[in-house]
Amino acid sequence: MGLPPTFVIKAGQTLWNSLWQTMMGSLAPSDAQGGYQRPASGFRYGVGADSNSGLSAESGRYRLIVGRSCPWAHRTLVVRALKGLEGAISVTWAIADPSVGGWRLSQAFEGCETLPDLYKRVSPNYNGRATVPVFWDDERRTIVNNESADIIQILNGQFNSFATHSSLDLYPVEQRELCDRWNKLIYETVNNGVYRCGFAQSQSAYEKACDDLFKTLDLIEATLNNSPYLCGNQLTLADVRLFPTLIRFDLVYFHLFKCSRKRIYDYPNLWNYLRDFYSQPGIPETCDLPGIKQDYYQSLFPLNPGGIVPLGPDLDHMLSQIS
Ligand SMILES: N[C@@H](CCC(=O)N[C@@H](CS)C(=O)NCC(=O)O)C(=O)O
Repeated sequence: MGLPPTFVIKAGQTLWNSLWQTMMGSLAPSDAQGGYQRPASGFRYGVGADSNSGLSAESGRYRLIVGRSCPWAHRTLVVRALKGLEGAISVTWAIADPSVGGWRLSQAFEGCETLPDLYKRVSPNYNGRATVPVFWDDERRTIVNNESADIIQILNGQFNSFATHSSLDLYPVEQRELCDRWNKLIYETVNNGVYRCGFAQSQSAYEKACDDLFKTLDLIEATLNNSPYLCGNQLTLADVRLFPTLIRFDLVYFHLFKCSRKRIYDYPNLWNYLRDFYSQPGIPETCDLPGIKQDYYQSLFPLNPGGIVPLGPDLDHMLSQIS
Protein backbone atom coordinates (compact mmCIF):
# COMPACT_ATOMS: atom_id res chain seq x y z
CA MET A 1 0.00 0.00 0.00
CA GLY A 2 1.50 3.38 -1.08
CA LEU A 3 1.66 6.52 1.05
CA PRO A 4 -1.23 8.95 0.57
CA PRO A 5 -0.19 11.42 -2.17
CA THR A 6 -0.94 14.49 -0.02
CA PHE A 7 1.52 13.24 2.59
CA VAL A 8 4.21 12.60 -0.02
CA ILE A 9 3.69 16.04 -1.53
CA LYS A 10 3.77 17.81 1.85
CA ALA A 11 6.88 15.92 2.98
CA GLY A 12 8.59 16.59 -0.34
CA GLN A 13 7.76 20.29 -0.17
CA THR A 14 8.99 20.66 3.40
CA LEU A 15 12.20 18.78 2.71
CA TRP A 16 12.88 20.57 -0.58
CA ASN A 17 12.13 24.00 0.90
CA SER A 18 14.55 23.55 3.74
CA LEU A 19 17.24 22.14 1.41
CA TRP A 20 16.62 25.00 -1.04
CA GLN A 21 16.94 27.63 1.71
CA THR A 22 20.19 26.04 2.92
CA MET A 23 21.70 25.80 -0.56
CA MET A 24 20.57 29.27 -1.64
CA GLY A 25 21.94 30.68 1.64
CA SER A 26 25.43 29.54 0.71
CA LEU A 27 25.12 30.17 -3.05
CA ALA A 28 23.54 33.59 -2.73
CA PRO A 29 23.62 35.47 0.58
CA SER A 30 20.47 37.55 1.00
CA ASP A 31 19.20 40.51 3.00
CA ALA A 32 16.25 40.44 5.43
CA GLN A 33 13.77 40.84 2.54
CA GLY A 34 15.18 37.91 0.58
CA GLY A 35 17.11 40.12 -1.88
CA TYR A 36 20.45 38.89 -3.23
CA GLN A 37 23.56 40.55 -1.74
CA ARG A 38 26.69 40.13 -3.89
CA PRO A 39 29.81 39.79 -1.71
CA ALA A 40 32.57 42.41 -2.20
CA SER A 41 35.82 41.51 -3.98
CA GLY A 42 38.89 41.03 -1.77
CA PHE A 43 41.91 41.90 -3.96
CA ARG A 44 41.98 45.41 -5.39
CA TYR A 45 45.57 46.27 -6.37
CA GLY A 46 46.26 48.40 -9.43
CA VAL A 47 48.98 48.16 -12.08
CA GLY A 48 51.03 50.89 -13.73
CA ALA A 49 51.98 54.50 -13.28
CA ASP A 50 48.94 55.79 -11.43
CA SER A 51 48.56 52.85 -9.04
CA ASN A 52 50.17 52.72 -5.60
CA SER A 53 51.01 49.01 -5.86
CA GLY A 54 54.44 49.44 -7.43
CA LEU A 55 53.48 46.86 -10.09
CA SER A 56 54.59 47.82 -13.57
CA ALA A 57 52.73 46.96 -16.76
CA GLU A 58 54.79 44.35 -18.62
CA SER A 59 54.06 42.02 -21.49
CA GLY A 60 53.96 38.33 -20.56
CA ARG A 61 53.92 38.96 -16.80
CA TYR A 62 50.18 38.82 -16.05
CA ARG A 63 47.41 36.36 -16.80
CA LEU A 64 43.65 36.31 -16.53
CA ILE A 65 42.03 33.33 -14.84
CA VAL A 66 38.51 33.09 -16.27
CA GLY A 67 35.57 30.73 -16.74
CA ARG A 68 33.62 30.56 -20.01
CA SER A 69 30.19 31.16 -18.49
CA CYS A 70 30.99 33.99 -16.08
CA PRO A 71 29.78 37.39 -17.33
CA TRP A 72 32.21 39.25 -15.04
CA ALA A 73 35.13 37.31 -16.47
CA HIS A 74 33.72 37.78 -19.96
CA ARG A 75 34.07 41.57 -19.79
CA THR A 76 37.82 41.18 -19.16
CA LEU A 77 38.14 38.90 -22.21
CA VAL A 78 36.19 41.45 -24.25
CA VAL A 79 38.56 44.30 -23.34
CA ARG A 80 41.57 42.04 -23.97
CA ALA A 81 40.17 41.30 -27.46
CA LEU A 82 39.12 44.87 -28.31
CA LYS A 83 42.50 46.28 -27.27
CA GLY A 84 44.43 43.47 -28.95
CA LEU A 85 46.17 42.31 -25.79
CA GLU A 86 46.18 38.59 -26.61
CA GLY A 87 49.96 38.59 -27.02
CA ALA A 88 50.63 40.41 -23.75
CA ILE A 89 48.14 38.89 -21.30
CA SER A 90 47.63 35.14 -21.23
CA VAL A 91 44.51 33.25 -20.19
CA THR A 92 44.10 30.31 -17.84
CA TRP A 93 40.74 28.59 -17.89
CA ALA A 94 38.75 27.57 -14.85
CA ILE A 95 36.04 24.96 -15.35
CA ALA A 96 32.68 25.10 -13.57
CA ASP A 97 32.60 21.86 -11.62
CA PRO A 98 29.37 21.04 -9.77
CA SER A 99 31.21 18.36 -7.74
CA VAL A 100 33.67 21.00 -6.43
CA GLY A 101 30.81 23.49 -5.94
CA GLY A 102 32.93 26.10 -7.71
CA TRP A 103 35.80 26.45 -10.19
CA ARG A 104 38.35 23.74 -10.96
CA LEU A 105 41.51 24.79 -12.79
CA SER A 106 41.81 23.30 -16.28
CA GLN A 107 45.29 22.11 -15.33
CA ALA A 108 47.10 22.22 -11.99
CA PHE A 109 48.45 25.73 -11.42
CA GLU A 110 50.81 26.73 -8.61
CA GLY A 111 50.24 23.25 -7.19
CA CYS A 112 46.48 23.85 -6.96
CA GLU A 113 43.70 21.88 -8.62
CA THR A 114 40.86 24.27 -7.76
CA LEU A 115 40.36 28.04 -7.55
CA PRO A 116 39.45 27.95 -3.83
CA ASP A 117 42.81 26.18 -3.25
CA LEU A 118 44.62 28.89 -5.21
CA TYR A 119 42.95 31.65 -3.18
CA LYS A 120 43.96 29.82 0.03
CA ARG A 121 47.53 29.43 -1.25
CA VAL A 122 47.73 33.19 -1.81
CA SER A 123 45.92 34.19 1.34
CA PRO A 124 45.47 31.43 3.93
CA ASN A 125 42.97 33.48 5.95
CA TYR A 126 40.85 34.41 2.94
CA ASN A 127 37.24 33.48 3.64
CA GLY A 128 35.48 35.17 0.71
CA ARG A 129 34.28 33.48 -2.48
CA ALA A 130 36.88 32.14 -4.88
CA THR A 131 35.64 34.03 -7.91
CA VAL A 132 36.72 34.57 -11.50
CA PRO A 133 38.03 36.73 -13.04
CA VAL A 134 41.43 36.81 -11.35
CA PHE A 135 44.21 39.07 -12.60
CA TRP A 136 47.34 37.13 -11.67
CA ASP A 137 50.98 38.22 -11.45
CA ASP A 138 53.31 35.43 -12.65
CA GLU A 139 56.35 37.22 -11.23
CA ARG A 140 55.20 37.61 -7.64
CA ARG A 141 52.96 34.53 -8.03
CA THR A 142 49.95 36.13 -6.47
CA ILE A 143 46.55 37.70 -7.14
CA VAL A 144 46.67 41.36 -8.14
CA ASN A 145 42.95 41.97 -8.46
CA ASN A 146 39.73 39.95 -8.52
CA GLU A 147 37.27 42.74 -9.32
CA SER A 148 36.32 42.82 -13.00
CA ALA A 149 35.39 46.52 -12.86
CA ASP A 150 39.01 47.30 -11.88
CA ILE A 151 40.57 44.77 -14.26
CA ILE A 152 38.89 46.25 -17.35
CA GLN A 153 40.15 49.71 -16.35
CA ILE A 154 43.68 48.31 -15.97
CA LEU A 155 43.54 46.56 -19.35
CA ASN A 156 42.11 49.62 -21.08
CA GLY A 157 44.55 52.15 -19.65
CA GLN A 158 47.80 50.55 -18.56
CA PHE A 159 48.88 48.16 -21.29
CA ASN A 160 48.83 50.44 -24.34
CA SER A 161 52.53 49.85 -25.06
CA PHE A 162 51.71 46.20 -25.79
CA ALA A 163 48.23 46.59 -27.34
CA THR A 164 47.61 46.07 -31.06
CA HIS A 165 44.75 48.60 -30.84
CA SER A 166 46.43 51.04 -28.46
CA SER A 167 44.55 54.08 -29.78
CA LEU A 168 41.20 52.60 -28.75
CA ASP A 169 40.28 54.28 -25.47
CA LEU A 170 37.20 52.72 -23.91
CA TYR A 171 37.10 55.29 -21.11
CA PRO A 172 37.69 58.65 -22.81
CA VAL A 173 37.92 61.63 -20.47
CA GLU A 174 35.05 63.49 -22.09
CA GLN A 175 32.66 60.51 -21.70
CA ARG A 176 33.63 59.46 -18.17
CA GLU A 177 30.78 61.08 -16.31
CA LEU A 178 28.13 59.57 -18.59
CA CYS A 179 29.95 56.24 -18.68
CA ASP A 180 30.09 56.11 -14.86
CA ARG A 181 26.38 56.88 -14.63
CA TRP A 182 25.54 54.03 -17.02
CA ASN A 183 27.97 51.73 -15.19
CA LYS A 184 26.24 52.28 -11.86
CA LEU A 185 22.75 51.80 -13.25
CA ILE A 186 23.72 48.80 -15.40
CA TYR A 187 25.61 47.12 -12.57
CA GLU A 188 22.74 47.44 -10.10
CA THR A 189 19.82 46.67 -12.35
CA VAL A 190 21.19 44.60 -15.25
CA ASN A 191 24.54 42.87 -14.55
CA ASN A 192 23.72 42.17 -10.94
CA GLY A 193 20.02 42.72 -11.67
CA VAL A 194 19.60 39.39 -13.45
CA TYR A 195 21.22 37.66 -10.45
CA ARG A 196 18.89 39.61 -8.13
CA CYS A 197 16.01 38.07 -10.12
CA GLY A 198 17.44 34.55 -10.22
CA PHE A 199 18.75 34.40 -6.66
CA ALA A 200 15.78 36.16 -5.01
CA GLN A 201 14.45 34.24 -2.05
CA SER A 202 11.12 36.02 -1.79
CA GLN A 203 8.42 36.99 -4.31
CA SER A 204 8.73 40.68 -3.46
CA ALA A 205 12.53 40.71 -3.88
CA TYR A 206 12.14 38.99 -7.26
CA GLU A 207 9.45 41.42 -8.45
CA LYS A 208 11.49 44.47 -7.44
CA ALA A 209 14.59 43.12 -9.24
CA CYS A 210 12.55 42.27 -12.33
CA ASP A 211 10.92 45.73 -12.44
CA ASP A 212 14.32 47.44 -12.06
CA LEU A 213 15.82 45.27 -14.79
CA PHE A 214 13.17 45.90 -17.41
CA LYS A 215 12.97 49.61 -16.59
CA THR A 216 16.66 49.91 -17.46
CA LEU A 217 16.32 47.77 -20.60
CA ASP A 218 13.44 50.03 -21.72
CA LEU A 219 15.62 53.09 -21.06
CA ILE A 220 18.52 51.64 -23.05
CA GLU A 221 16.15 50.75 -25.91
CA ALA A 222 15.01 54.40 -26.01
CA THR A 223 18.59 55.71 -25.78
CA LEU A 224 19.62 53.57 -28.76
CA ASN A 225 17.01 55.39 -30.89
CA ASN A 226 19.39 58.33 -30.96
CA SER A 227 22.86 56.89 -30.65
CA PRO A 228 24.61 53.67 -31.68
CA TYR A 229 26.28 53.13 -28.30
CA LEU A 230 25.44 54.06 -24.72
CA CYS A 231 27.70 57.12 -24.62
CA GLY A 232 27.37 58.27 -28.24
CA ASN A 233 29.23 57.20 -31.36
CA GLN A 234 32.03 55.30 -29.69
CA LEU A 235 32.18 52.05 -27.74
CA THR A 236 33.00 52.60 -24.07
CA LEU A 237 33.39 50.47 -20.97
CA ALA A 238 29.66 50.96 -20.34
CA ASP A 239 28.93 48.93 -23.51
CA VAL A 240 31.56 46.39 -22.53
CA ARG A 241 29.83 45.91 -19.19
CA LEU A 242 26.41 45.54 -20.78
CA PHE A 243 27.35 43.05 -23.51
CA PRO A 244 28.11 39.91 -21.42
CA THR A 245 24.70 40.16 -19.75
CA LEU A 246 22.88 40.77 -23.05
CA ILE A 247 24.49 37.80 -24.80
CA ARG A 248 23.44 35.49 -21.92
CA PHE A 249 19.94 36.94 -21.61
CA ASP A 250 17.80 35.00 -24.10
CA LEU A 251 20.07 31.99 -23.71
CA VAL A 252 19.94 31.64 -19.93
CA TYR A 253 18.55 34.48 -17.81
CA PHE A 254 15.15 34.61 -19.51
CA HIS A 255 14.31 31.09 -18.34
CA LEU A 256 16.66 30.11 -15.53
CA PHE A 257 16.59 33.48 -13.70
CA LYS A 258 12.92 34.21 -14.57
CA CYS A 259 13.82 37.44 -16.43
CA SER A 260 10.94 36.62 -18.69
CA ARG A 261 8.99 39.78 -19.35
CA LYS A 262 10.69 40.16 -22.72
CA ARG A 263 13.63 38.72 -24.63
CA ILE A 264 16.43 40.91 -25.98
CA TYR A 265 15.22 39.66 -29.37
CA ASP A 266 11.94 41.52 -28.71
CA TYR A 267 13.70 44.90 -28.40
CA PRO A 268 14.61 46.01 -31.97
CA ASN A 269 17.36 48.46 -30.95
CA LEU A 270 18.90 46.29 -28.25
CA TRP A 271 18.91 43.30 -30.57
CA ASN A 272 20.69 45.25 -33.34
CA TYR A 273 23.11 46.65 -30.77
CA LEU A 274 23.85 43.13 -29.51
CA ARG A 275 24.45 41.89 -33.06
CA ASP A 276 26.70 44.86 -33.81
CA PHE A 277 28.81 44.23 -30.70
CA TYR A 278 28.97 40.50 -31.43
CA SER A 279 30.29 41.25 -34.93
CA GLN A 280 33.30 43.26 -33.68
CA PRO A 281 36.60 41.50 -34.50
CA GLY A 282 37.65 39.04 -31.81
CA ILE A 283 34.33 39.12 -29.95
CA PRO A 284 32.67 35.86 -31.17
CA GLU A 285 35.81 34.02 -29.97
CA THR A 286 35.05 35.24 -26.42
CA CYS A 287 31.52 33.78 -26.54
CA ASP A 288 31.16 30.04 -26.01
CA LEU A 289 27.37 29.98 -26.37
CA PRO A 290 26.75 26.23 -25.80
CA GLY A 291 29.29 26.28 -22.94
CA ILE A 292 27.56 29.21 -21.25
CA LYS A 293 24.23 27.40 -21.35
CA GLN A 294 25.67 24.13 -20.13
CA ASP A 295 27.46 25.72 -17.15
CA TYR A 296 24.51 27.73 -15.90
CA TYR A 297 21.96 24.96 -16.25
CA GLN A 298 24.19 22.26 -14.80
CA SER A 299 26.01 24.16 -12.05
CA LEU A 300 23.28 26.18 -10.37
CA PHE A 301 21.73 23.09 -8.83
CA PRO A 302 19.15 24.81 -6.57
CA LEU A 303 17.70 26.60 -9.62
CA ASN A 304 17.67 23.56 -11.90
CA PRO A 305 17.88 20.37 -9.82
CA GLY A 306 17.36 18.04 -12.80
CA GLY A 307 20.36 19.55 -14.60
CA ILE A 308 18.53 19.44 -17.94
CA VAL A 309 19.94 21.89 -20.49
CA PRO A 310 17.31 23.32 -22.87
CA LEU A 311 17.94 22.92 -26.60
CA GLY A 312 16.89 26.43 -27.58
CA PRO A 313 17.22 29.17 -28.49
CA ASP A 314 19.62 28.90 -31.45
CA LEU A 315 21.27 32.21 -30.60
CA ASP A 316 24.24 31.74 -32.90
CA HIS A 317 21.88 31.38 -35.86
CA MET A 318 19.69 34.30 -34.72
CA LEU A 319 22.70 36.60 -34.33
CA SER A 320 23.98 35.82 -37.81
CA GLN A 321 20.64 36.43 -39.59
CA ILE A 322 20.57 39.36 -42.01
CA SER A 323 18.04 41.94 -40.78
N1 LIG B 1 32.86 41.16 -8.17
C1 LIG B 1 33.30 40.11 -8.95
C2 LIG B 1 32.21 39.05 -9.09
C3 LIG B 1 32.69 37.86 -9.87
C4 LIG B 1 31.78 36.65 -9.66
O1 LIG B 1 30.77 36.70 -8.94
N2 LIG B 1 32.14 35.53 -10.32
C5 LIG B 1 31.37 34.30 -10.15
C6 LIG B 1 31.14 33.61 -11.48
S1 LIG B 1 29.99 34.43 -12.49
C7 LIG B 1 32.19 33.29 -9.36
O2 LIG B 1 33.35 33.08 -9.67
N3 LIG B 1 31.57 32.66 -8.38
C8 LIG B 1 32.20 31.57 -7.65
C9 LIG B 1 31.69 31.51 -6.24
O3 LIG B 1 30.95 32.40 -5.81
O4 LIG B 1 32.06 30.54 -5.56
C10 LIG B 1 33.73 40.70 -10.28
O5 LIG B 1 32.96 41.44 -10.90
O6 LIG B 1 34.86 40.44 -10.68
